[in-house]
Amino acid sequence: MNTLSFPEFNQDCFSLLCRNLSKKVFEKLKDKATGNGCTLYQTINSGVVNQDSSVGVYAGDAESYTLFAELFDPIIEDYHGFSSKDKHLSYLDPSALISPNPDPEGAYILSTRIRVGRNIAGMPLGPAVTIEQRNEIEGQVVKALNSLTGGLSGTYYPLSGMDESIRSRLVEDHFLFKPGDRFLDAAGLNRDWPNGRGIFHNAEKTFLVWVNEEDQLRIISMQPGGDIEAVFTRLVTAIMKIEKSVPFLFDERLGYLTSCPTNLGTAMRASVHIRLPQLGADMPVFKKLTDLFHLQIRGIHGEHSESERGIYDISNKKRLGVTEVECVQNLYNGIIALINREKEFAAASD
Ligand code: ADP
Ligand code: CIR
Repeated sequence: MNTLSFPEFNQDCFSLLCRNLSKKVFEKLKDKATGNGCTLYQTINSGVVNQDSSVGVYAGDAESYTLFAELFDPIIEDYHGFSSKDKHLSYLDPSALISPNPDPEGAYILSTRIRVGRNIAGMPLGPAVTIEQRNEIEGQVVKALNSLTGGLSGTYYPLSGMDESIRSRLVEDHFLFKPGDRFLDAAGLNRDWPNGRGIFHNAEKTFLVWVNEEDQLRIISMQPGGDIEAVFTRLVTAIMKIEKSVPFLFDERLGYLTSCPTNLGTAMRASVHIRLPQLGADMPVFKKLTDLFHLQIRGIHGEHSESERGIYDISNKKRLGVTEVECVQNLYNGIIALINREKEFAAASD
């Protein structure tokens, strides 16, 4: 891409980047750079190269969100419904959640997973870290993780040198990130791969931390079944403990800062893998219900993947301008509605 000319977008490009980058804003921002050298070119490259992006931008550092605010703010408002005058509030208290297992018999929910993204205060975000900074982050995070005790204690497995059969099995079993994501590639997030990347997990693989993927930390709690409260409680305990030794990048207005603007605020995605074959066969009804509860439908191998055997990944779409408790509570309320509708469909087809 020519750094000085306005990017060309295909007719069928509907990304938030293409909808929100006007020629006027482009001209105003195109020669600016943050203290870490992040430019507009770097910020928008993923969406220019990948015209099927849904969003298309990644921030290289905290300053990018203010220096390029004329691009980021409308994108953030579009995705989260969060205006430039709003202020994010965090509320990480599992006791505030009302979520008895919505599927105690295990007829629908296969597993529950809640993750948050975190980055380190004072460091650039992934698209702009140097190899030395990435290694330093890995060292700092692993030191903090190795000091965890009880159910959170575990082992760090660096990606460099990991046995290929173990790596692919971890991906297949939904525990580890995939390599070579083209959206992250174009954002500069895969530089020096696999250096500095890895996964920490406890023996049961119910508590996991991805290091230096899209964000510097992805803190994950997951387990089979629908006990959302147990998953949230374990996650919050882990976040609080890690935060004692790793200072997280936090902004008064935008909450926890992440490289992708869809993850700002809570940086939380709470999801279930759920079997909904009848609803899956009637997408308009399925979509209407998920939209009502601000939920997103993904395939069972994560973003940009397909559903298999009527199983879907259902999660909160909005992460900024809602508290963590609200994210999880909305998911819970949505799941109840989805299960009820699935039961109605099944009864009608009997
Ligand atoms: P992220 O959740 O970190 O934004 P992805 O959508 O790529 O990223 O998902 C990462 C992995 O987590 C994928 O393998 C996906 O199948 C898995 N996953 C997500 N939700 C669940 C769940 N509820 N149960 C089991 N695995 C899940
Ligand atoms: C896109 O625009 O489609 C990709 N950059 C992904 C956007 C949201 N997902 C994410 O951050 N994992």
